[in-house]
Amino acid sequence: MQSRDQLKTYKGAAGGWGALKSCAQVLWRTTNPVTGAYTVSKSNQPDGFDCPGCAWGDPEHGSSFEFCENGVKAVAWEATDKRVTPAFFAKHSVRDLLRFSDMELESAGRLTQPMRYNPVSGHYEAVSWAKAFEDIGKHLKALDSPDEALFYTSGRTSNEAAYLYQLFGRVFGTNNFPDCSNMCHEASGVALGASIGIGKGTVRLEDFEKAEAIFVFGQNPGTNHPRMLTSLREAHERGARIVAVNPLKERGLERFSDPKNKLEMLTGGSRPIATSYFTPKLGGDMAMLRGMAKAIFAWDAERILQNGTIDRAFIAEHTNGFEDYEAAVEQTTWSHIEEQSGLTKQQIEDAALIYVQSSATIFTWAMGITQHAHSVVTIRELANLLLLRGNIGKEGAGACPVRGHSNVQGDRTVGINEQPPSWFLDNLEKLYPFKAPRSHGLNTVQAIEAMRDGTAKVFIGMGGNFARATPDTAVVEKALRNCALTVNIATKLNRGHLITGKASYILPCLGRTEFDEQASGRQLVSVEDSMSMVHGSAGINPPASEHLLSEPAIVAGIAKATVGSELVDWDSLIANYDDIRVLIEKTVPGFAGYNERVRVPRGFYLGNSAAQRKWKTHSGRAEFCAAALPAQTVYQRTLASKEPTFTLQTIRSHDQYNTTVYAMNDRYRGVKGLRHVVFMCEADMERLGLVKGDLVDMRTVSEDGQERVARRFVIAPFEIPVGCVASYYPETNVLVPLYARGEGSYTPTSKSIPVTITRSEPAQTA
Ligand SMILES: Nc1nc2c(c(=O)[nH]1)N[C@H]1C(S)=C(S)[C@@H](COP(=O)(O)OP(=O)(O)OC[C@H]3O[C@@H](n4cnc5c(=O)[nH]c(N)nc54)[C@H](O)[C@@H]3O)O[C@H]1N2
Ligand SMILES: Nc1nc2c(c(=O)[nH]1)N[C@H]1C(S)=C(S)[C@@H](COP(=O)(O)OP(=O)(O)OC[C@H]3O[C@@H](n4cnc5c(=O)[nH]c(N)nc54)[C@H](O)[C@@H]3O)O[C@H]1N2
Ligand SMILES: [Mo]
Repeated sequence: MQSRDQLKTYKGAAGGWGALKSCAQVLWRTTNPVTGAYTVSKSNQPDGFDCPGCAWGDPEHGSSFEFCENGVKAVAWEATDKRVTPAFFAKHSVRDLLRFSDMELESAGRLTQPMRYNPVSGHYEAVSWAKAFEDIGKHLKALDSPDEALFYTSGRTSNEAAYLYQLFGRVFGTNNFPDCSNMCHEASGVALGASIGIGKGTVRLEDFEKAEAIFVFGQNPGTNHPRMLTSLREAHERGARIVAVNPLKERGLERFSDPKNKLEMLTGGSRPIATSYFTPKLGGDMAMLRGMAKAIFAWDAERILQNGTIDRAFIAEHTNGFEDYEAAVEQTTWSHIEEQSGLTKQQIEDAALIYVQSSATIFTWAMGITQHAHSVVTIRELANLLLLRGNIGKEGAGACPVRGHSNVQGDRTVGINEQPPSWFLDNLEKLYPFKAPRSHGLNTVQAIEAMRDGTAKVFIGMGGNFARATPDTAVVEKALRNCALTVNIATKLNRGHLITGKASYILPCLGRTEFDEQASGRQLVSVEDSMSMVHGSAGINPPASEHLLSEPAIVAGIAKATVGSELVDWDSLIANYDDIRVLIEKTVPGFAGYNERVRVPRGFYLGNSAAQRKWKTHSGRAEFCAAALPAQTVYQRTLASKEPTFTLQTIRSHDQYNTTVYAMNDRYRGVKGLRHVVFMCEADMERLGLVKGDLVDMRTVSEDGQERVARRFVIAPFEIPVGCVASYYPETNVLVPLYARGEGSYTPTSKSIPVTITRSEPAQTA
């Protein structure tokens, strides 16, 4: 079978020559290599733009361009020379375009003009900005209630655009701000807020230089946060212990060679990063962490530990609920821990030993932790373990949820929040004489339900790809089509734009790499990274088309046409973004002197209360959480079922950025030219009588009687625990039920979907 040759084990290290080759291919295909290379050299530089790749922090010292393969791809993708013009839409009807793949749609190039869907011709047609704004305003004003409108945000949007967007929505009268964060790190925000009084990470980049141990939970930095590997490698070289916790053996965590290091590249060398690699079952992390705590308490009782290993002074001074937590750990049995984690007591003790031997430990985590039913309590257990040894508010230690989109954290900071705190709304009301809406708005999952049920009628998307990124694809598509109006503000065409409401607009905007000229001259925008650093970003390329508007200008245009300019002078805010930053400064603590500080190279630190051991919880102390382990995880349920059932996790390949597919390869996992792949261990393949390259269908074990099926996926053998399988997102979103969501977070449980796997019927040949 041909596809068997497309599946090979990757023998190289992460990074290195493979990375350079892969970048060169994307640069060559998407852009003029000379401007492309220049553009790339200006990313994350003091005088350049923020890389639209990930939200990892920038080093404060050292000004040379930090090489990052996937950052290069993200930049080149935006700086492409290709254009999607009105002629393109005249040639292809929406129905035609629906047959394009995700990759083909975005490869068509940058959007150039505002477009309106014509339901009669079935084509998008060019429209003026004035007409588009007027019509969108009319739709919004015609709603029975402002709560019938939804304002979605994806995390690339700058602080300035996001602030204006929320101001408009709230003046209009709703808190309906679903965002990508609802599908991403929501559980981290909820859990950390409850545990330490702030929903953000407590570490700064410098802490990675001082940590004695770094635990990386449920994250694939080699692909998704490549610049993090530099920090991990440096830490490893000075003797810090790096512990990976991941059911998949991810190449980027095992070995890494640095493309900036010429000697290593010449010798083909690579050094191991992870000193220990633990492979729990999907959803087994809370059990592993509970086991680590249990081991530590037992050693303490037997006086095996040095005095102070459990930091009782810190616990007494700063925390609440320790006794209840200790009792909860006591009550959790080792058999429950071993069964749920899929790790042995011995392995968990090994991890605990590394933890107690380190006097400064960082825990990092990403989607492998946040996209489960019990993610909130799992992250609270991560916090429990950190608190146990006083590892918060200490140099070289702390919690580090590694964010996804480059400004997803900043968007939340400046008000993209369906549950805004009351102080935030109070501050808005001090700026303008209006009554801000106080009832909570809808998150992403609730927004889909509202469109499905007809209680939401207008969808506006500030970036993103709502139809593809969200669960239960068929339901979402129907929900969007139910709307009276859908509007997408975007740089590139994607499938979400083709799932139209009765009326539909695509509004093309400037990207990060482009300069933004307004009445007062060139503008600067700003973003916040995972380490709470806020810095400026100014594009360097001319706009992809003369018709593009900036995201803030588009928001202002819609706002003016909807709520008028009596309360807020939208035009003057657009004339100079400094004026937007003055409003942010007056609304959100930490931004004093915003306009000066954002112009300092590398920006400024927003501060973090927990890192200063100030606990903004209801008790004023850091809170231990005494939650019990889930009785059963999805994995345990599937294991117990009679029919062979598997727990599926949906992940990113090396050549994609969320729903943006750059190429069909996944180098570190040995996949070439394919995306319909399912990774399975040899033992399970044998159990099902399958061999590499066989085609299978996956079916969700649904609780609502609906059939959810993904057909014709190629079996690829992989080092993954028995009963666990993995496949790529977004193709597998057809399998994620809308009802499957995290407790307390509403995040779709994209990392644990129960599925059956059967051989595909032979293809019908004509
Ligand atoms: N190049 C590139 N960069 C990106 C993105 C991209 O698509 N492409 N996306 C951005 C965004 S929005 C985000 S949120 C981040 C995502 O960054 P990641 O979270 O690294 O992304 P995923 O591919 O979802 O990988 C999840 C990892 O968690 C592991 N995992 C799954 N389930 C479990 C579990 O139960 N326990 C443990 N311990 N591990 C588990 C998987 O094996 C996998 O290694 O990356 C950001 N950066
Ligand atoms: N099954 C499954 N589903 C998942 C996940 C998973 O792991 N598994 N991960 C979830 C996560 S972590 C996230 S963050 C979401 C991502 O969800 P989204 O953020 O909605 O999706 P993206 O694919 O990042 O959006 C890509 C689109 O953004 C537009 N775009 C790019 N740059 C800009 C810009 O500068 N301005 C504007 N206005 N538009 C721009 C382009 O049109 C591009 O097509 O998906 C979630 N869905
Ligand atoms: Mo994300």
